[in-house]
Amino acid sequence: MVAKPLRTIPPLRILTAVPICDGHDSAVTTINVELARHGIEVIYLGYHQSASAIARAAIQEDVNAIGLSSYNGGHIVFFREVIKQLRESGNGDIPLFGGGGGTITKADERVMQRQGTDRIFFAGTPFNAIMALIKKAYARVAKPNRAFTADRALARAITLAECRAGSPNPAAKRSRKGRAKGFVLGVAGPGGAGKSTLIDELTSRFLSRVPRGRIAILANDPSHPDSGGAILGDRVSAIYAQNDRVFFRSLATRGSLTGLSPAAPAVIDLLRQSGEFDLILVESVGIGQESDPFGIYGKKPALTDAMLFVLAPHYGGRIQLQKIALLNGADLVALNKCDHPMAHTARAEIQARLDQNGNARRLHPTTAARHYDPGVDALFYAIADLGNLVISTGGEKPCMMEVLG
Ligand code: B12
Ligand SMILES: Nc1nc2c(ncn2[C@@H]2O[C@H](COP(=O)(O)OP(=O)(O)OP(=O)(O)O)[C@@H](O)[C@H]2O)c(=O)[nH]1
Ligand SMILES: [Mg+2]
Repeated sequence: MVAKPLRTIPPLRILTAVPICDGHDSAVTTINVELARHGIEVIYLGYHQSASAIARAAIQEDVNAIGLSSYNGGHIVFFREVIKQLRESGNGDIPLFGGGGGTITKADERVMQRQGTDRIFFAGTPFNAIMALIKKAYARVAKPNRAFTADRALARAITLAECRAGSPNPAAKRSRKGRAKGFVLGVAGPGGAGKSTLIDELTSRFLSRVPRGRIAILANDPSHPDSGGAILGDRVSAIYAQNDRVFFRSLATRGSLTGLSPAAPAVIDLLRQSGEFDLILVESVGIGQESDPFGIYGKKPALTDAMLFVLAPHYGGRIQLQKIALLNGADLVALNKCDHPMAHTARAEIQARLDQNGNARRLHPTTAARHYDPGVDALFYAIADLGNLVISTGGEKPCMMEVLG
């Protein structure tokens, strides 16, 4: 069966970031909001980002373009380095543009364009003009591309799955014959509970305890119902994604109210079928009391092999806990932000709620904002147990640089 060609152009996906040794993030934050307001999906990487982190993220996210906001004066060298890394990895088709107020001159732009930068947006350019130009210059219908290899090939397959969400995907069916593997853990919980931060800390444990394995993270964030744009911000917390053994992909919900992108089932399938990953973590959007993003209570098999529910101490009170349906069926429950003064009471209340289920679930207290937190260690080992991950137990605490690779 041949897939039908797409008639509509899906939302643009733009990666934004601020280069290394630059903390000027207020301009890019404004630009991010404008992009989302104009129906664009923004994957924001954060400030003080290296050229390799930017190139890796652009490849895995299969973005339409990269937009850098640079005020540190090093733009000529830095933009050139990002382009070099994209070209050397066979991904030179990803365009790069940027801005930096008065710190980037017209003469600089000419040099940068000779090196491969598309364009610079100068001080005084109205936001609407910037947005109109971005939409005109970088909109595309994603097509399969046999020249893409490694992470970019997988990233493009995911883009195509996003474009075709809801309609049959013959490519995915064909790949079923492959060497499927990967334990899939859904991670859900209220907005801001620390899901992404916890996932990042779990990633660090994976990198140090599963020496040769690869981990995939699928981060779902909400599309804005008014504009259709989105700020896909989970990557900001992903320090350990700067390692070649991590594949990180952000997805917007594009109108789905399930807490996941409509493409999530197909994308999970692609990640499994790739045979690349030992562990696949799927983060839902911040969810409410009635949500069941991974379908653990549905008639069909659940989307994931197991589910981790993450709470922070500010959930309200006992009555709110009773209303959260996922606390009945979660395989693992973590109370994050245990550095908070309210955590002591929260711990007792949540454990009492779990005891009422009668299935001897133990609450995992974690402080994901702290490196080497023993609660995160214990949670990682519980996940490894559930997923039968082959882990190396001996050794020292991982050195940050080793883990980052
Ligand atoms: C705000 C600001 C700060 C704030 C930053 C707050 C923050 N969290 O971002 C604070 C006060 C903290 C700060 C600190 C510093 N700053 Co300062 N800062 C500025 C300032 C006043 C404005 C920059 C800004 O946000 N502009 C708002 C944006 C929206 O407008 P714009 O710059 O005109 O950009 C346009 C386009 O370029 C485009 N654009 C910009 N980025 C992007 C990205 C994309 C993707 C797109 C599409 C478009 C786009 O959008 C605008 C459209 O009109 C500039 C001076 C100036 N007036 O430009 C200095 C300036 C950038 N800072 C400067 C310096 C030196 C510093 C410090 C080193 C000072 C010090 N000695 O401590 C520190 C370094 C901080 C750090 N860690 O990096 C210098 C840089 C000089 C240089 N590189 O040659 C400047 C130029 C001031 C100056 N004249 O000396 N700074
Ligand atoms: N004090 C404290 N702050 C934390 C902890 N874990 C995460 N945070 C902070 O909480 C904020 C939200 O963290 P995220 O990891 O983005 O939360 P999230 O649940 O992924 O948020 P959404 O994806 O928007 O639902 C960030 O500012 C984190 O730095 C923790 O253990 N203690
Ligand atoms: Mg998150």
